[in-house]
Amino acid sequence: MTVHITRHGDASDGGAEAVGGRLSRVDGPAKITGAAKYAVEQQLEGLAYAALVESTVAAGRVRSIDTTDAQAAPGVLLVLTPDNAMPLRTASDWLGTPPPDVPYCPLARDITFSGQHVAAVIAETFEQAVAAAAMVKVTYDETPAIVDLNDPKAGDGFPIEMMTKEWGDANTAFTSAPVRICGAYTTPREYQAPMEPHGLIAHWEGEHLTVWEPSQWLDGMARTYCEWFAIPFENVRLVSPYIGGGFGSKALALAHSAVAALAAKMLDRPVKLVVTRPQTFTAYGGRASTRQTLALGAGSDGKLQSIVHRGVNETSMDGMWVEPLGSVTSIMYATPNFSSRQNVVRVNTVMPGAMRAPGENPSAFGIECAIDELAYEVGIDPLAIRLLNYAEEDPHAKKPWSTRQLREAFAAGAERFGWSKRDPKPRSMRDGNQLIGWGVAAGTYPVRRTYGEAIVRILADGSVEVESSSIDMGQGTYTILAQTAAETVGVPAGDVVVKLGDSRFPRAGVTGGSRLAVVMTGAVYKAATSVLDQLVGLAISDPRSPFHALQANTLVVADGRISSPRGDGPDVSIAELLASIGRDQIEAMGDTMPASATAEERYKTYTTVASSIPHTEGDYSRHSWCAHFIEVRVDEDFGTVRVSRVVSALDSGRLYNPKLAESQWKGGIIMGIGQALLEEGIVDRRHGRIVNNNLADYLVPTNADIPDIEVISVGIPDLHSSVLGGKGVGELAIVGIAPAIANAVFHATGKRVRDLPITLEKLI
Ligand code: MCN
Ligand code: MOS
Repeated sequence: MTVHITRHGDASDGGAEAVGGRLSRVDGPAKITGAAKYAVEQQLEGLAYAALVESTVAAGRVRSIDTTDAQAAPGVLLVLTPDNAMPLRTASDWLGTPPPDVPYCPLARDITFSGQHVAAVIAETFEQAVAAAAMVKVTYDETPAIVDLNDPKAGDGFPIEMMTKEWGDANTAFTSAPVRICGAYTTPREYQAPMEPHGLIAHWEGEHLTVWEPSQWLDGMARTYCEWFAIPFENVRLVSPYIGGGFGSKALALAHSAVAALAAKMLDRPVKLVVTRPQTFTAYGGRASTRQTLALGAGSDGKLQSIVHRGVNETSMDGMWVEPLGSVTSIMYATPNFSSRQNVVRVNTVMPGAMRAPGENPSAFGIECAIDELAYEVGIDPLAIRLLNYAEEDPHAKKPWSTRQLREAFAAGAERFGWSKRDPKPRSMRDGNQLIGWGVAAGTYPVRRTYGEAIVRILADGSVEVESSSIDMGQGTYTILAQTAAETVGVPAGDVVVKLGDSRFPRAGVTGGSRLAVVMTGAVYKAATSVLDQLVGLAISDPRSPFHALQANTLVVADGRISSPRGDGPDVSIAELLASIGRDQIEAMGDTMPASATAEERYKTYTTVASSIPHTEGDYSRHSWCAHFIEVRVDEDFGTVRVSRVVSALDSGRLYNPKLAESQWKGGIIMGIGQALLEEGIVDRRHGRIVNNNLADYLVPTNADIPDIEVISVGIPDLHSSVLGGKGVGELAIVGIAPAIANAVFHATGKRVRDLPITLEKLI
């Protein structure tokens, strides 16, 4: 039997609760009243507390660890060192590459960075653990460290061939171009600085491990734990109901996670370990520092003839982090000749990691400053030069864009900002001793896609439950999945309960690369459609149903009620229908993987990043786009820079919830302002330590740093990108903010700062 379903309308007639509506965050009340229980807030019987001891040198070897005093300190249960730690197995990386069959110890003897975990103390109370950790005496044989990318010992590193992107003959075309500009652009170490620090509670029951830990990837982290302890995947349960921000840093189980889990096993007690704020700078990596050179060759009209791009990023001594610096360079503008290559340099740091728009973010800083420099060189407007070199198709993949509303973004942003009133001359606009500058830059982020699963269940009382092991770290997953299920089934959003953040629920891949909304709305839509199919099917076919005699092949489900389309039959609530047919629930699984996928393929898909679908798969190149227009005020005497106005126009396709998307975009813009003006991990050149490892010295923007921000959506539904027409939102808006500010600062002052952050000493 085919059942035709009349769906509840969309935002145009469904109000805030439908997909596309401005529903407020459904998790909001729990968060602001304190009812939301974060992972490490669980109260467990017999909980013990762990504190880490970290290396004070950046390179060398641990000579000795004296634990005598620590062991005798009050409340101490265990002082863990490499000598007594239970050996673990090495786990595979996030691609699932089979690991070497060697033991793994999360406490190091060979030191490759300052802040590496060398020992840990577990005690009855947190205070006792911290006090005893300070009594552990470690001595080192220190060797010279390469402290960062600028260390003379660092060298040029080694090439990453897969990052090479080339067409035409870029060097020759650059040499013969009538106009040539060349610049070096650098970005420092930057940190995700989430409000909630990393931590976990590990609890063993026999061979079963439960971990409460903030996580952007429950299934991936569960895999790491099961591999470390050589237990079946099913024996590990990860729980992460709420997350106080991640920004890329909470996707992996890290060394401190292993410390807590193995201590819990050795003590047979639940163990809680939360890193201190200073440890958030070394327990995992922030954004790698980068250096790029850009050589642009153009005609005297400003039309690009060649781009030659070279990039370098730092990585750790024993890990490989590649920050794809050519990602925006290779697609933003049309050029007949192009060359981008990248090296990676090993330095004594914790392995850098993902931070909001890894790759695209520093990449845009290079190309979007360079194109601005070219505009001044040829004497045309910075917005006009971007339109002149507009890429009508993906210049690298040589495929049409799925959708690219960038021209519309430039137009809408410029109009709203008043760009046409700009005097092009640097230092031409002022307000008293404030030099005023207006800058523009574009940004982009690829549409990353994977697969996802979700269960949608209609309960006896007519309410709807959604379950998925995906997560919400503040982006709005709870809310948009409630909207998707509400609209698809036909119930008020208030009757939908979304349960996330438990690895017992249907699987989901990593929440990274701004893909979760697209992936999970797809899975929930699929599950909700099939549960609705079942509901209507039962209503029509079950002899006990009030609709049985109606001989209808379609029914309307809306606002939690079922009726016939002509309004001539019964009109009952979902709860009444379920009662009449004797069902206490119906449920369906939505799975976006091909039905033919094997169990092994599914495991790999959800526990590694190996099976992401390329954004250039098939006939199209899929990306989100944006254009930022920024006003800065630079104090002429002091060189202080303040951002006084931001207008951004963004194309993320169809928005599932404009209120939340706007909030995401504003968050990205605020983070970009911090990157442009404030954020820099400062490395002590003698010991290779991050000196400003706290939020008093590592500056992130506060409300006083942030002006009015206006965001304008210029997206149109993109059905090549997703079932519901949306593209990525979460990372897009940070891309292009720092160059827009650097360009505005140049316009204000005539001074080109190519090294982030733009601090006053660089302007005087
Ligand atoms: N959305 C929408 N319409 C779309 C797509 C998304 O309305 N077409 C809205 C939804 O509210 C959705 C949100 O935007 O929940 C983000 O969706 P998406 O772009 O798919 O990003 P993810 O859900 O995958 O979130 C991850 C992304 C990343 S990779 C980083 S880094 C980041 C970000 O989200 N970290 C964040 N935003 C963050 N926001 C908060 N508060 N905290 C973080 O740590
Ligand atoms: Mo986001 S940096 O991809 O978690």
